[in-house]
Amino acid sequence: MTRIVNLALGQLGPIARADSRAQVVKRLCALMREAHASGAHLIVYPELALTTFFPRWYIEDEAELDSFFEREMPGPDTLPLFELSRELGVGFYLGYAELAEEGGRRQRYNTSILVDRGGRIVGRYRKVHLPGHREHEPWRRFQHLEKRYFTAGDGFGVNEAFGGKVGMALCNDRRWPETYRVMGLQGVEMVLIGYNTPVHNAPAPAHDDLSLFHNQLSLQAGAYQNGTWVAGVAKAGMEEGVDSIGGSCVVAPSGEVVARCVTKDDELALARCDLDFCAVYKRTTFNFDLHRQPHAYGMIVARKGETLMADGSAVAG
Ligand code: CDT
Repeated sequence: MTRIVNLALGQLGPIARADSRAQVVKRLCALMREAHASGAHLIVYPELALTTFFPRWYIEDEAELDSFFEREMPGPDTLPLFELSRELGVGFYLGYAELAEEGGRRQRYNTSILVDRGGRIVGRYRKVHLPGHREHEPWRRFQHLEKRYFTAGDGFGVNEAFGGKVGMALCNDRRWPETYRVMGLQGVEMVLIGYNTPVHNAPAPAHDDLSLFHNQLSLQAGAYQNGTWVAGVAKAGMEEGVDSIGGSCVVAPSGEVVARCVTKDDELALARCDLDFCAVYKRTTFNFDLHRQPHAYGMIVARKGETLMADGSAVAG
């Protein structure tokens, strides 16, 4: 059995605050149609892909804040994307702001879903690494209030989908080796990541010139060190006065970039991903069973089905 995933990156250009969901979903559908015409099985969209990146504003009015969140998925505005997915046989990965009711309490998450080629949701992920700050910081050119607006998720899942093991992550997660390793320990073969990354980093402006480099560095390291495909997809360009990086790309398990977007607008890039290409890395240089030395790490990451012990070791069960 060949395990080829024809992967499309569905990079988005800016979304204005005034843009309706219907307008955005139309753009997502146009990219999906283009992906289908190119033979894609799966299209990856950015983080918070249905609205402008609202954590850049300090929003005190709860109703105004709620207007950026989805209460159901699919909802009336997003249903056309699911219908098109089913019609074309193209799966998708989509980031959005989720408003959930849990035990009578409202929770807000920075969420993504994985949808199979039949238009069915087969995985949901809630962002673990929430960057930025909690309180209004007027000294910044713009805010980054993810810590205020979202509750952190509590785990990284790997889903059996598209003929392999598919992992989900969002934006800041990609900078943390733990993200990839937790999924690598579950045998992940393709990690999907959407992002919104402003060029300007207020606490460390000297890093602004390195924003694109750090993006690619993180994606390439995560792929190589875990023998997995990695797809990173941006919402790019000048959005409500804030410039965000593009640089969407697909990285092979070798760590090589095999496809990339070249604009900061709505753009498709394609890669033919052979999931079996992961095995040679997982069997040799990154054979975890053979070469990892958890006893020496001080704190280790347990595999699924293992329990972490007080001494840092992991045991079955
Ligand atoms: N959306 C997101 O996670 N963006 C962050 C910006 C970090 S600066 C607060 C990122 O890591 O790209």
